[in-house]
Amino acid sequence: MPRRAAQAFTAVLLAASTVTALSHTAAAADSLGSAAAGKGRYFGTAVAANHLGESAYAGTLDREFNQVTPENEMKWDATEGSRNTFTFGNADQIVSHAQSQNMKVRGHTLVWHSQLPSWVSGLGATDLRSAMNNHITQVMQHYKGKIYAWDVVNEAYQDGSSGALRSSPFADKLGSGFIEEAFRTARSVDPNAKLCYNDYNTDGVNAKSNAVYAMVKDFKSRGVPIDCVGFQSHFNSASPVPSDYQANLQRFADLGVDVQITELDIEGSGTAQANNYSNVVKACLAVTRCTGLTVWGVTDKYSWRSSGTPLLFDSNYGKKPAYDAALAALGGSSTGGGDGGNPGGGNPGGNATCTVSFARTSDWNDGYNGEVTVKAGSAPINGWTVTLTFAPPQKVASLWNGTPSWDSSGNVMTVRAASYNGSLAAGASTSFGFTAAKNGNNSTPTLGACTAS
Ligand code: G2I
Repeated sequence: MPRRAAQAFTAVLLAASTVTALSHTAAAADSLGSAAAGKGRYFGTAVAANHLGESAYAGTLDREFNQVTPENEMKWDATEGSRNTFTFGNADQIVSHAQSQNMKVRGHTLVWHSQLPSWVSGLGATDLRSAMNNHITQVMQHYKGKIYAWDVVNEAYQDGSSGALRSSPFADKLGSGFIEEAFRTARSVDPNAKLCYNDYNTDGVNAKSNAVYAMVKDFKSRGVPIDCVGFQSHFNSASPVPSDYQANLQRFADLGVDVQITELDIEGSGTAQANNYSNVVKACLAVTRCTGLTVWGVTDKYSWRSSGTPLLFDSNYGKKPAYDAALAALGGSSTGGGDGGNPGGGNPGGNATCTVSFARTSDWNDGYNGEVTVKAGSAPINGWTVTLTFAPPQKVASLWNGTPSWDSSGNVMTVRAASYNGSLAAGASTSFGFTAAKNGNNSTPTLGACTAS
């Protein structure tokens, strides 16, 4: 090779090996919050004040999450049980805990038909309007500057095909304008908080989500202040993750609002649950304006539907396969900490399999880049190994997103997962790449089988 070309090739190799060195030392995010932060998102949980004194609860919360939503403590019955007497003690406890841990707080919720004290439902229209505006004002004022987003109005629409508002003291006595009024009042109290509409059964495209969509579109066109839409995402076999979940999030985002997964829980266990969690996380990551996810509780032990074991940590705070899948989907990797009997999580059944494919992604005179994609089989996996055999005198100059080793001939390269891409949910894939020097031989390496653990 002419000398200048040889120098240029050496420079490429040096630059490429710097990349290798970096990728080997970079620590993978090992918590949901830090992995989500790496993707510009938060990963949060609903929190109950009365569990904060339990060390495993608080420890798991603080280790894994960087956003909280008070599960019940900011609701109307908790904050204004009798008219114009406000109690914030339990909610304050959550907010100060969150602040001490640098977690965002979502305010939940200002105007909702449920957990509404009976004195509110008994009011006439004029009184109800001023009570609603006073409630929004007092609660938002108390937390001004401490809440990144408020669920201003929660669950205002009916289930089913009507697309109508649900019957509630607000809708029945104030008419559909109560939603707009609530948002306008909220903006006037804390102009820095994001103002969200939040609902369930709106996760896919259906009559209910169409009604919310029409409302948001109307609000945007008329300048009614709305910044975000929360999709609760309570899933089980009767209400599975919709196939158009991502598309639905995207159509709302396209209206010019942020979207969030606000109360995620998915009943089930094992691989099926892990896959569902993985899919939900990936859907959020695929939508630029999906700014974060919140699961509806830290542990199955205290879930509002505990018997459905819908969360990421089991009753002993062990990491479930769903945890590993969610973390892997966020690009993180489990350290195994806190796992009850299954360190590292995933695939306790020993049925780990994977498949591989190879693509030659670019070519030049003296070298080429190859990309190997590893795909988990029908069970989640914790690690993978792939072998490639090169035709001499080809040599691999650098490799990224994997850990290579060579046999004594120097022609057979075995690549194990890097520290951060070994855990894959069932059916999920990752890839590693390399640069090879042709050294006069242009053939493509032979790809061996994939072994999973
Ligand atoms: O129902 C699930 C969620 C649906 N979207 C709005 C959320 O705010 C809602 O959360 C749940 C809480 O997880 C439950 O913890 O809302 C329920 C009430 O609608 C909460 O349940 C209530 C019980 O019904 C009360 O008996 C209990 O006193 O929790 C209260 C506090 O533990």
